Amino acid sequence: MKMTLRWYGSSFDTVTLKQIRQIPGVTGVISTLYDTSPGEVWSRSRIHALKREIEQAGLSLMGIESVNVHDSIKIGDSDRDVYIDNYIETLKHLGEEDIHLICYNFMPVIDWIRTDLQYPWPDGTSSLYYDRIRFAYFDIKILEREGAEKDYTEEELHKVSELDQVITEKEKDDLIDTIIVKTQGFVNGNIKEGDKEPVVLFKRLLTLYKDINRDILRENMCYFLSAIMPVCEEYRVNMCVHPDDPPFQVLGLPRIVTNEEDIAWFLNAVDNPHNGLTFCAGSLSAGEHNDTRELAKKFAKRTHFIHLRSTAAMPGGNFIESSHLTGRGHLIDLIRIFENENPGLPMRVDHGRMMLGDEDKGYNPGYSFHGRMLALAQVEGMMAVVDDEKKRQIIL
Ligand code: DNO
Repeated sequence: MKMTLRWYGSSFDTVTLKQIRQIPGVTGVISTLYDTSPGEVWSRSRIHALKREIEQAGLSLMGIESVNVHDSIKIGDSDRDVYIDNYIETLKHLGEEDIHLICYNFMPVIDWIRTDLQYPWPDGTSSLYYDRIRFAYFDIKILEREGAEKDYTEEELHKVSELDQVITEKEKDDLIDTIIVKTQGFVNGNIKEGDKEPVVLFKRLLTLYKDINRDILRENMCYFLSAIMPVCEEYRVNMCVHPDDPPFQVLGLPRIVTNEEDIAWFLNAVDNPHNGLTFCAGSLSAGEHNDTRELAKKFAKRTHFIHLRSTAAMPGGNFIESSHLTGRGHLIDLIRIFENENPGLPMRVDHGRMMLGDEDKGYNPGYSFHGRMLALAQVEGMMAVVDDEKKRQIIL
């Protein structure tokens, strides 16, 4: 696997290319133009400038994460073809700049969900965390989503009422900031840090999807992929969709990249090698229905990009981002499977802990420097073991 790190660009990341260059084994970054909005055409000159900046630092731009998909495409609105044409134009410009890997997602409204950005471990480090009751509280009491109660059990509703008795205004604001702004603002063009009335904005986005069910969302994804495949073929661009994070239904929204059946569906619906998967072990492992090893065996050949990260399931439907060496990600097995089935894919460790002063540096949530560097070192160790196993098999 090729080791990369995600970099948000000099205006949006306090991690510098110089720092990244010093991490053993890392030869490239995954980046994007963070100040673009979904649906906008990326000019070739801006892509070129980004690439040059990265190359001047001694690294290469190995792929884009993400070129975001406009909501009109996801809901199949009457103007979707305009946005698809714009997407095609962007892909063309990326291809012309010799960039052939595009990660995107097809999640409605919300890109990834955590309720705590600094959940403490006993050693003083912290991780990202999802607490089902706090999320239910956000859904029922803050958003006041119609019919939300029916998505939770009696016991969960009781816990939400108990939380309502003790939660402070500050905790409520933090929950809104975490779920709507902090985790979305820097990855999803729909919501930005500093937006006034984030709850109102968020509810408006939810309304966009009120008539969209799983089947319609699937059809719209298929329509989009079919339309962009010719340009992907022409420029050898690999599209790789990111699984829904977490991979289960939330807020009454349809989610269509959550499990084996979903993945098989979109790969078969547009059966073209350029239509592929970002194998995000962290997102997939957060669903107890998923076994990352089985999924990797099934879909390795159509995987173009890998996120190595792991989660541990906790009682009550909660999950924590665990060490890269433990949890339900089973990263060493994944490395074995991918290195046998589809060797040399670009990989990033995705999130890491906050540790050793990361918390004071203003890094984007999940994208600490020391924490990701530790994770990369652990992954590099696992890769060395797998490499050694492969060599021994050849010798024996
Ligand atoms: C979160 C990321 C996601 C991912 C997008 C891909 O940390 O894994 O934001 O980049 O969903 O489009």
